[in-house]
Amino acid sequence: MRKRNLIIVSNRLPVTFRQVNGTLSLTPSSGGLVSALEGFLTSSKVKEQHGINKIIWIGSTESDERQWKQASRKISSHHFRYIPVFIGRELYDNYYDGFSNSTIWPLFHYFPSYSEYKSRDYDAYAEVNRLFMQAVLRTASPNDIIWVHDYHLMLLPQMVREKLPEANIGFFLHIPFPSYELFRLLPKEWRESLLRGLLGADLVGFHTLDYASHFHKSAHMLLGADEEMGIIKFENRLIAADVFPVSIDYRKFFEAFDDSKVAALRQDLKKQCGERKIIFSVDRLDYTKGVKQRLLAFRHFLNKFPEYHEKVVFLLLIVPSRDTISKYTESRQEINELVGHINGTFGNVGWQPVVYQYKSVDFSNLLAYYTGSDLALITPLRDGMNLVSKEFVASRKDKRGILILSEMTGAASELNEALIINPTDKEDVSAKIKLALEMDEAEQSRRISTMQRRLSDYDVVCWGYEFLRRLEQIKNEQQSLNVRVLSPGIFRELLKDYRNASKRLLMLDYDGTLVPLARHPQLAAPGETLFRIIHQLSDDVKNTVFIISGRTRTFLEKWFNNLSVNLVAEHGALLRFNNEDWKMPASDHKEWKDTARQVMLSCSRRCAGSFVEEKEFSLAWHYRNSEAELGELRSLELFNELNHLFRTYPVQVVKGKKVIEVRNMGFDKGSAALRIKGLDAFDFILAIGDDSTDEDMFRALHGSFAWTVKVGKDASLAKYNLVDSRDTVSLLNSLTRF
Ligand code: GDG
Repeated sequence: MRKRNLIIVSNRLPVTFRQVNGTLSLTPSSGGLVSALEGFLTSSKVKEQHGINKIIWIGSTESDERQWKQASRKISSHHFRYIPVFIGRELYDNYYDGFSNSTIWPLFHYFPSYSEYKSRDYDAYAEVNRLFMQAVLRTASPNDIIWVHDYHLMLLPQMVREKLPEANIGFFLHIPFPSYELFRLLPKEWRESLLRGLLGADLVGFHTLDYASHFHKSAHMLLGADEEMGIIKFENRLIAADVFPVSIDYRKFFEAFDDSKVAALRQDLKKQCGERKIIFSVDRLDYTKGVKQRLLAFRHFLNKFPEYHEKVVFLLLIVPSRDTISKYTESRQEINELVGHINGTFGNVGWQPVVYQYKSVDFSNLLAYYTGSDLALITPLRDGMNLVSKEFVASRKDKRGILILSEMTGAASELNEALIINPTDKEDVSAKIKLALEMDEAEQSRRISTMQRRLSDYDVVCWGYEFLRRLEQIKNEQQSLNVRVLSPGIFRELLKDYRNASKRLLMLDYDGTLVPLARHPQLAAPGETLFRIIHQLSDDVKNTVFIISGRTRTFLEKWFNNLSVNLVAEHGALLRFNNEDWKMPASDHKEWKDTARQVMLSCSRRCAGSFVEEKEFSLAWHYRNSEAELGELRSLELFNELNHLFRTYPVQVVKGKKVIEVRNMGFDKGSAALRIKGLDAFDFILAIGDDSTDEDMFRALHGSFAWTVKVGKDASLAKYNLVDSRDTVSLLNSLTRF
């Protein structure tokens, strides 16, 4: 394998600069993103597993160019090469404190009322994303892997894609992706640009299935992008949007239990707390972390269970973060007041119920807290994943300790043996604190061990590996689905195949393939030329011609009755071979039609120009004559409503070109193609179609020698593409010459 570089792009580089007495000091940054990435990137396996030469980390820095040069020797790391992005102070504030943390962060964490919508901030966000793009372009070679991280850089994948169309780009979102109802609160231009930005990647990763589904829905509702099995089709590209729950460096936390420094600090802690049980929590200062709710629940616990007075101590560690944003300073004030209130009410000379620290601590101290406490109380109101909970579990080599965890964290879906709580329910939280404090050791051990097994099986190296493997996979899938226009050379080969064959099968879709789409289905009549061509082709004894369409049998009979063509009507619900009687392979239950019709008619009333077409086995709602944007919006609503309505019913809702169709389950153009008698005996097969319903036909023929041709420039399972129906007619005309 040719070696390539892995380029990590995140808002900040993982080192923080401080100017102390004229000299620069450097400290590692803390926070979930850095913990996760460093855990993965510093593993010895990474380079070898992915054929990586160098790991390059691009990120902004608070230093200026001069300081950077001065300190660059100090920050060289044997793991990474750092590429700094320098951003002016004001621009950075508007991008970071502004759009990233006062618009996106609160909205994506379900605090919409905290979100501010300022054009100045959005413009700064776009500008900073452009600066990152320039840094990526200066650094990346075509074969490199570019892995962009988090909500600060959502426009970046698309910006890079425009300049490097073939680049390998992955994006991982470390925070939740909110439900469509929240995401749509963003002004139209912003929300569309953010989605387009993300869809510029080849792979978009989320922590949970919920976040991925929210993203699919927003991309569908706002950009009309279709998703199937985690793959989104958008503007001729395939993008995977998948789930990769971030993990931790399990062994590092597990082994730290026996580290001599950690053990000594743990002893100190236990000595200071005496017989008292220790409740511990650590978070960055953030209103999403539910610290206020945690303190309220602890106060409730002390009120309700006085027998625990003087028997517990709550170590509350808050790491300073974003304290230039007013919501954060307010949150800090609230914490101060509540801690003061609890200690003032319940404390005494010998007992301080809450020991509050507002600072960051080093790894050994953090591990002494994890391993020295009796229970970890983790209560975010919303958290993408929450690594603290996983780290606490991993560090308990002694198999002791209980985790109380909010159901609003991504981690809750993996750590099922924790005591799961709703952070706003102080009754529940205080009851669970009591339960935890009284839990016997065997039960603690059983719970911790089960969670530890899960974390060690899927650690942060697996997480990164799975992400990069999926990225490679989707690149391969893209290649096999690339648009391939039927060039003159290939066209000559097709003609040669046709000429040499003695038993040929032609399967032709009608609307959009043989004739252009008309304003109303009834107006799409075959012209004289087309009629002559079909006539000639079907008269040739070597040929078997099928018109394979979504049209009704009445329509097809009207135009093709006198020719020796075979007909497939209503996408395969009805078949007619050699002018015999119509056969009906599909079940003919139709009781769903009244309900579907009502829903479609109601949609038509709210979308001028649209209409309902009644067929025997299906109902179609057409919106090709409606105002484009309204039509798309209504079609998405209708599609979702019908899917929801018939979710347990044997009908399928299908989206075609400017049409939504409901039809009985169990047949499509693919199964119709496979029902053609003696399919194996043909030595030339040509299938042409333009719509998503024709993909079933292409799928059925995939891997065979058949010539499959898609009309239009969309990516398709067909081997080749033609531009429009005029090209189909000209291709068929050429066949009549042999
Ligand atoms: C974001 C998402 C997602 C904290 N204080 C100290 C310290 N830390 C380390 C912890 C842990 C990390 O910071 C915090 O990670 P979380 O996941 O809990 O939270 P966020 O910072 O909000 O992270 C989150 C994460 O990204 C990863 O995708 O899980 O949902 O919000 O690793 O150990 N480390 C040290 N001293 C401290 O004082 N040494």
